[in-house]
Amino acid sequence: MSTKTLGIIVFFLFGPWMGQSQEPLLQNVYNRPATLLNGNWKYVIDPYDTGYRNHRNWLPFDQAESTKASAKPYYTDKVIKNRWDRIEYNFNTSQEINVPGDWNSQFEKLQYYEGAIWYRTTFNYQSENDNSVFLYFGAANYQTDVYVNGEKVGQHLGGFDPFNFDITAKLKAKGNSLVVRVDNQRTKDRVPNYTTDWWNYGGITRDVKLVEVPKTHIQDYSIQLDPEDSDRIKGYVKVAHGMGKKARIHIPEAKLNLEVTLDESGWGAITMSAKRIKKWYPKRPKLYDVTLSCGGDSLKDQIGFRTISTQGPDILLNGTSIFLRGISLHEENPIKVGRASSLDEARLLLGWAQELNCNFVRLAHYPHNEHMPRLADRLGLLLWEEIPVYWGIDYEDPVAFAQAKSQLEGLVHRDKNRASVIVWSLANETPDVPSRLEFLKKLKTIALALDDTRFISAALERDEKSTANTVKIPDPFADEVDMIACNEYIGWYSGLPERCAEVTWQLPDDLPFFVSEFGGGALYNHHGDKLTRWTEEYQEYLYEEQLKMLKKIPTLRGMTPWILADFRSPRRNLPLIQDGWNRKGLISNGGFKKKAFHVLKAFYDEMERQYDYQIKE
Ligand code: GCB
Repeated sequence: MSTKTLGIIVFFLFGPWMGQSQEPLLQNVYNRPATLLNGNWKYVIDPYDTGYRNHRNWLPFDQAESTKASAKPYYTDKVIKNRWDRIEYNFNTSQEINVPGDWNSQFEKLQYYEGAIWYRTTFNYQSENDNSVFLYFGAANYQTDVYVNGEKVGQHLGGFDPFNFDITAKLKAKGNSLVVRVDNQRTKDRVPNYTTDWWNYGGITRDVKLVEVPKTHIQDYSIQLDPEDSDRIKGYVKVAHGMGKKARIHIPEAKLNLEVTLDESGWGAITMSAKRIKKWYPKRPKLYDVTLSCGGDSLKDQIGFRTISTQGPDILLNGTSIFLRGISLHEENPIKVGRASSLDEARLLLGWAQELNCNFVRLAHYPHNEHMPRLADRLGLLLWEEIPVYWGIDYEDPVAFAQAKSQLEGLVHRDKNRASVIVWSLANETPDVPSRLEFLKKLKTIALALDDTRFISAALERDEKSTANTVKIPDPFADEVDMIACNEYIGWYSGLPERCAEVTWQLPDDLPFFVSEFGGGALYNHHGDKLTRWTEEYQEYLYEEQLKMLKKIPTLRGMTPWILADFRSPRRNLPLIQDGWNRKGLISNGGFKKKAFHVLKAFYDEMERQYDYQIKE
């Protein structure tokens, strides 16, 4: 079945739940010329939703026609003109907040704030005749309501995925008011929901841009090596208002030039020879400039070409067996303390991973900002990307499913042309409760319909009940994945490090096995003997014992220990040791390396030698 046919089937199966009001997401906004709206915006803290809901019936003002003209909803951005006016907010005289940036790390009074905050900026904008102007958000956590010049343009649910709205009809040349309400309350139907082991940073955490495109513009495309035939590039291009038009795909360095006639929906298949293409490898992350054009629209990308597949327990990159020398990381800057959103912060985090001699990084537990996959493409780091289907989300609730689905779609849409990304992870440590398997299987179908060239996986749990020393992964979703991954924590949540020597793993012998998490907490510069918890010595010993155990597993093809750096977590309250931080980092919140960092690096140096490969052109 073609990708397109599968896509149509998925739409009809799951379409009714799509229910979010933003426009189709533009592809490769990263490289489009844009007007950045980042900077200092005005903000109002609104813990009681005073500017959003009618206090008598609790209905949002933007769902009740009669209240639209009043000054009460903050999105009307009213100003006090007469001395007798009664307007109980004023963006003009409010304080400023930086966009992008989480709110918790910007002001002490907001350090633990969860709830709603209103943002407002003003701008002038003159677009070319007949062009469309999209308002694009890299991400905002979690519910985002967007208003331009007092009118609602849409809502987005999901804290880490991009979204955009066509605001052409609402724009004025001068003095536009853009009001954004962001609400990061944790609720039962959200993904994630009540509990996470990371701080729930709120706010507009990534770039906000105005992107102007001709009416006929490149909306989406996928360009990759055909997994079935690595001498061929395959994919598609989709052009808005492109019916019957011609689109061109040009890769100058490989002298490839293709013209595609688009069908009635503006869609056209891409096939090109890849014989002259040099493949992308971690050791040689070759990227090609690719230009797509149609009518007056032209868009550049930098794309690497590689295949990824499995053969029995082996992971084959361009047909050669590799070992994934990885590390997990959160999108948090442990030195500045707050969400990491800039390219420099991506360099800091991925630079540390390179110092560890990693060739693989797990971007846990949600889609990270786009600098990460873009930079990973350039650095030659392979990636595991994930959606926040985490712990106890509500698998029975279609509303929760719709949010998991839209976050998955946003992630795959954004990163499907990145050579670095090889795994779509659909869940982390989700208990095997009723409805959960069906929930995950539906996500898998959706992921494959959008992109069937990468692995599907999930961080599963091992058998907790086993009193014997045999460890298994009894999860039924293990039958659905390309690579069996598991968070195991032997020596930390299960026994002491010695336990690693006692257990034997019982795993399928025809699939790669991957340890998505192990680790233990240590406070930097806190010393003691190797059985004293929270010392660097305990963590070091745990890594030594873990690595000895893991080396013995014949199907082990990689790991991403938990975690690169200490990170803020509201669940970690042990005074003088944790103080609100998860201490499993190999690097402290000040940026200092703990002893275990060097143990893992030495192991990775050894694995690099063992799995060294020749580059085939
Ligand atoms: C896990 C979770 C991760 C936690 C970690 C821990 O299994 O996947 O989000 O932070 O354990 O430190 O307990």
